[in-house]
This record gives sequence, C-alpha cells and structure tokens, in this order.
Amino acid sequence: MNDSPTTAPLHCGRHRLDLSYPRVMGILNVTPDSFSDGGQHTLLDDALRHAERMLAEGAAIIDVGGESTRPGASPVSPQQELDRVAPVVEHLVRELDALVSVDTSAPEVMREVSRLGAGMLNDVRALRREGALQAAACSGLPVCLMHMIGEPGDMQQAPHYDVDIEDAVLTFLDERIAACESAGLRRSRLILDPGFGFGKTVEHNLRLLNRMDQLKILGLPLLAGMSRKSMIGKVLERPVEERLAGGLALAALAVERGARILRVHDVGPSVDAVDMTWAVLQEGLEP
Ligand code: 7PM
Repeated sequence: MNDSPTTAPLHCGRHRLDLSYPRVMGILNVTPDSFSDGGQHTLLDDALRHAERMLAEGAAIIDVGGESTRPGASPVSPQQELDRVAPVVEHLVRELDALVSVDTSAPEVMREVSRLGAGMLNDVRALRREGALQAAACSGLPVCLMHMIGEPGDMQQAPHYDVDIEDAVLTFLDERIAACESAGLRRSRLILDPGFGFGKTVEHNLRLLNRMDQLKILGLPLLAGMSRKSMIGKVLERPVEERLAGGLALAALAVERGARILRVHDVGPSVDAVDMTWAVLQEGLEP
C-alpha cells in the first residue's frame, strides 16, 4: 500500500519524506513585523529557536516564508525575500539537517534556496509567475501547487465561482499539473493543496474540506493548511489566538479526507491530533 503516488516517499533533495502516514509541516514566518523591534539578529535567533522547537515536537518539514505570498501583504522584492529567508534556510539545513520548504512565488528565490539545500517549494500561486515553472523544474524539488483565484491582495473581495468549489479546485489543479508536466516537472514531484482561505468564503472552505477526498482522483499527495485561519474564527467566533482546538478538529478531518501533509502553527498538538486520527483510520486495515 506504499507504492501509490499519493503515499510514495517524496525525494526532497537529500531527504526522503515518508508519506505512508500523515505528516506535519511547521510554519516559520520570517517577517520583520512578526517579531518585535529586535532587529535582524533577534529575528534570525527567534526564527531558529522556533524551528528547533517545532522539529522537537515532531514537524517533518519546516515551511519558511518571507511574507510575499501572504494575503494582503505589501509586495516584497525577490531580493528582500531572499535576505529574510536565505540565512534561515542555510542554518536549518546545515545545523539541524532539517527538511526545509520555502513558501515563495519568485523564481529567483526558488533557484537560490534550492542551491542552499531546501528540500521543497511551496507556491500559493502554483508556479504561475513568469519563469517559475522553469525555476521549479530546474530545482528538481517537489513543489506544492495551491489553488487560488486572483492575487492575495484582491482575492477575498466577494469570492465567486461559476461551478461548485470542489470542481473549480479540481479543474485548476489539473490544469496546473499539465503546465508543470509540459515544463518538465515530473508529476511524481507534485503535491496538491486546495488553498483554504485563499479567495474563498467560509462556506466554500467548509464544503471544500468536507469534499477534499474528491481531489484524491488526481493521484497526488494532498496538503491542507487551515491553522488559525478565519474559517475557524468565523464559525467559532474566536480571535486568532483562540483557534487551536478548532484547528485540531479541522486537521483531524483533513486526515480522514486524505491529506498527507498538514501545514500548522502549533506543531505539538497537531502531531498528536494527526497521529490519533491516523491510529483510528488504520484500525482493522493492518493484517
Ligand atoms: C495572513 C493570511 C498570513 C494568511 C498568512 C496566511 C497556505 C500557504 C499560507 C496554505 C500552502 C497562513 C496564510 N497558507 N501555503 N501559505 N497552503 N501550501 O495562514 O494554506 O499561513 S499563508
């Protein structure tokens, strides 16, 4: 049961990522404003300490982001993004031998971080930027393709789809897979993500999670990122710092619906929720 492309190990540079069970990806934001006014040194120190903690808590992957892909974030040049992300990637790879993913849409950043030893690329724009397909193909790294209509700046203005959201996501991802394959990116290197919270209403997000298993038809590993998102805030009426329990419920459900990578802020509790869910799903299936 380990040779389906959905659960086969991913070749992430020097790392192999075993996807025969669901894994947790820890979010590491490297943005000046996400840490108080300590300057560059503290920023790096804090980021590294946080990453070490997430690894100790069981994160299989650390997803490093320089904020250019965040909804509503002011655009950051590829050079600025690299200045933030590169020192963190370098350290995590060299000192901690971590499997590092980089949340970026910029081809320049993709090329440089693959040189620095990153093991995965995560692009919320699904390689639609000029030159991104080629850069990702050259890197030889697995890429997470996320569904999003529009750009982070405008996507939340009255999201509308002419077809059911799950069909829109399926069609979009299928088209991006084809674009990747035409650019020489091997299908076996792709991971798919429905893009919770990106250009979607709460109703879209809930429906999409409930029907996420329909994306399994594409035959690739699925990633879900719902940690602390507004879909939790809106259903439970909780501010961002009170969304952990809601997020754990969503992570458990995503695993049941076929997700093999869960992108989260709270790694320790998420690993427990995912492992517990997995134990139930496995019961009776083992010989
Ligand atoms: C503000 C709003 C800050 C939203 C950050 C975010 C995903 C991602 C992000 C996801 C993949 C967040 C998002 N979300 N990459 N990057 N999937 N693959 O909540 O759902 O982390 S940024």
